[in-house]
Amino acid sequence: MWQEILPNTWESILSKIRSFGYSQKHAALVPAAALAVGGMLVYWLRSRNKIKTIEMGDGWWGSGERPVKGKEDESIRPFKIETSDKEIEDLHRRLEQARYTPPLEGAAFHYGFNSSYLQKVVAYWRNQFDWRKQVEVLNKYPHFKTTIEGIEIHFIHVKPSYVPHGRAVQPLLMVHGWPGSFYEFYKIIPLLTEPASHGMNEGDVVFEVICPSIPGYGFSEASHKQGFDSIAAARIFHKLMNRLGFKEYYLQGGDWGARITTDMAQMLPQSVKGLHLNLVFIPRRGLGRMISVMLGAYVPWLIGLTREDVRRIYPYVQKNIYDLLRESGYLHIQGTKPDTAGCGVNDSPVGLAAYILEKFSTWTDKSFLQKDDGDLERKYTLDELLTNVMIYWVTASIVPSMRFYKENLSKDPTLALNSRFGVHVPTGIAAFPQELAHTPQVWAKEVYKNIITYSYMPRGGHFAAFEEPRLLAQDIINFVRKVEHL
Ligand SMILES: *[C@@H]1O[C@H](CO)[C@@H](O)[C@H](O)[C@H]1NC(C)=O
Ligand SMILES: CC(=O)N[C@H]1CO[C@H](CO)[C@@H](O)[C@@H]1O
Repeated sequence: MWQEILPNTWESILSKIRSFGYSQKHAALVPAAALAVGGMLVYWLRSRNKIKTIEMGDGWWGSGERPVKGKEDESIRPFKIETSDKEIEDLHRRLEQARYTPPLEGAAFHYGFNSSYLQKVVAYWRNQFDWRKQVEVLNKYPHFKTTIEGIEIHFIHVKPSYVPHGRAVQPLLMVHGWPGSFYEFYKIIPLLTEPASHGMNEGDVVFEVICPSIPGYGFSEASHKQGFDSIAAARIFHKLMNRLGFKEYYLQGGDWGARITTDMAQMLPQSVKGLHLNLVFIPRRGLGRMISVMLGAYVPWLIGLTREDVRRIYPYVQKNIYDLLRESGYLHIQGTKPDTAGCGVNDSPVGLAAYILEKFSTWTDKSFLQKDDGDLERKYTLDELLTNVMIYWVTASIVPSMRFYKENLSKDPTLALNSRFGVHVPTGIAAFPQELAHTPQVWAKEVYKNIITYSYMPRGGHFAAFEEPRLLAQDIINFVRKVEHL
């Protein structure tokens, strides 16, 4: 039957075409047209699979008009942190003049920084903390500055003092976040530049480490123009790496550093050998997500959650919604009117210390909120904590550092990553248990398409490099080793 109908149908189509005035010769074009349509379909499917990248663009963030003539000064200038009697006297005077509001009875850190404990910190700062000595500590690694897009970019660049024969040195860019600084990496640097002599496993991977200050943070000049966001920072850091002569490099980041390095991987994937993160934040939105979170509580395997994921994300509302709300008030202020709150913290070192160090308490461990002194000194020394505060104080960079939130949250208030593009470079994720929110690997895969290592870290929180340098260094080494042997 088919054999009869088909030729008949074909015949009748041809006759219809003919009746429209076409000849049989023209009708032979039909298969050709079909071929063309098919070809277009294949092209469309292939272009859908093509890796989309963030456009690199260009920018200029200096003050006033962009100079029309003349190339930018591309020199790389050695830099040393300096201090003066005047700076220290001014600090001491302000510390002595501080006034405090007594904490509510039994409040610990629930209302924010306990001001009785703050007085102890300030007494240490005024009488024992030695900024001159800390400046020497900071200067033990080589610092540099170079001008990119009209602003001065500060970075440290540490090379291994000795490279065993035949070993390739991997360039690694490490990017900090808020309220941290390049100083967060001081303990991890030697573990990466000289892993074998520090007893790291698989110490055959050797790094040279570049830690820039995000523009507006510490010793990098702040943008003078509105709109300096993570994309601009990503582009500037690519330019920095290229200026240093690197064509391909590894990236590592947490906090804003995770966002900036992710943007870098989406911008120039061909330059990024691998991306290692200790923060992945992919907000869950929409009904589908809600259902999957609900299902996960009962049948986690159905949505790809491991037992450890379940332990870390449930009870969901408490751990993922309430904790985040309580810990993100600062984000709302900085994402809307940073300059107003910034007036106070930029003028008072005591206010600045409370504002910054409260985060080093709760983001290191949420339960530290219950402690009278926020358990600040359990994981860090006061010298370490105050050195980080001083980097903000002496550079007056707290306001520009806060503005970075506004510049990045205006278009997308959820802190979401650029999920439209996906990340296709090899990616390693270190999931620390006390991180603000846990992101299971199945969720991370929505953005990071090529996860090579995903590790449930045994302990540690948001400031991983500062708090658990050995654990983080080992995870970076394991990841890079895998990528190199792919
Ligand atoms: C604040 O911290 C001090 C310890 O530095 C402690 O003695 C005091 O009880 C704490 N106050 C509150 C309200 O938690
Ligand atoms: C204004 C704004 O929201 N800017 C950007 C912040 O960062 C993300 C990606 O990291 C960009 O997509 C936004 O455009």
